[in-house]
Amino acid sequence: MKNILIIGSTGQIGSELTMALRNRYGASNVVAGFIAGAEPKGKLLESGPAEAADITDAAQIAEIVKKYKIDTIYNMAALLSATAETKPQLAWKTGLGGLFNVLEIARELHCAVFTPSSIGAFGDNTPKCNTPQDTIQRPKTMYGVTKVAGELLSDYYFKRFGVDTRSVRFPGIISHVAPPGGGTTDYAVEIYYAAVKREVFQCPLLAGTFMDMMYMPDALSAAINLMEANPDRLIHRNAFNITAMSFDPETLQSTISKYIPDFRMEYRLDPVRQAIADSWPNSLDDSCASEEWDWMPKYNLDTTTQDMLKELRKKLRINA
Ligand code: AKB
Repeated sequence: MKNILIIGSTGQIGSELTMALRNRYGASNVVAGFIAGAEPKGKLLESGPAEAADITDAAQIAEIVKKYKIDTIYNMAALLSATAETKPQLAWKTGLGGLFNVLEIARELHCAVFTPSSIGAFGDNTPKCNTPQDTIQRPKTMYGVTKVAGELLSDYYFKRFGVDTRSVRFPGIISHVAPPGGGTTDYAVEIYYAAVKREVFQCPLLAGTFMDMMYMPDALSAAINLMEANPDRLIHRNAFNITAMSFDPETLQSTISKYIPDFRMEYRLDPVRQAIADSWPNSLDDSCASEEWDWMPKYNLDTTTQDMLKELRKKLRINA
């Protein structure tokens, strides 16, 4: 990887991934692609090149790829699961139409492509616990449909045209820099903001709703390490199960309470998010990622919690 374009560089993962890639490959070699209304600001804008890169505009993306001699595209543009249910047409246009544009450009201009998939690529007839790498994938959400179709399309471009496509199935990502928006797992970020602000957290999911999660530093390593992995070792490509922890709202609340003993949570159910969460796995088997490219997360729930509380207090200027 020498010259990289990130499409969706101002999103929850994109914003931190852009900075991590700039640190690793040189700031001037990493272009932050953005859409109107989500322009980069601060360090993201100042530290390297930025270009308007609307994934639904193939000509615009191709122009950037030629201008910067891009060899690797991180395609981070997507509507998250709950939003995708309110705007299914836009979710398809961005998730699948956009991916098709990226893959065609990658085929013609010889780029490698990373496109995240998700635990949302599974459905309610998938084995729920220790979900295998290769298993039933019949999601009933538009987000899930775009993720499964995206996995298949990416594998097709690899097998048919030799495009170097790779992907992971991200679980819920916990981070303190850019907030997520419109996801089913967002509660696992929002709860930390409530905790440091000493607010009672209104939890949209029921106790006992287990899902896989991961702290952002591990998510960034996963995306970068997979793209750097020796292709001869990869049996799978699109997409690898990865996880770092699995918990439900009660477990998360009691972990935060170890550090903020009077922290309180109440349940205020969001039926849309609950139905989506109920159709997703409780926990994934990520052994193929470990075997094929040495995937190994560093953070568990306790170390994530300690770091999130510390970083959010700094960010929000709140004393412990
Ligand atoms: C969402 O909740 O939609 C995402 C995901 C798990 O893909 N965070």
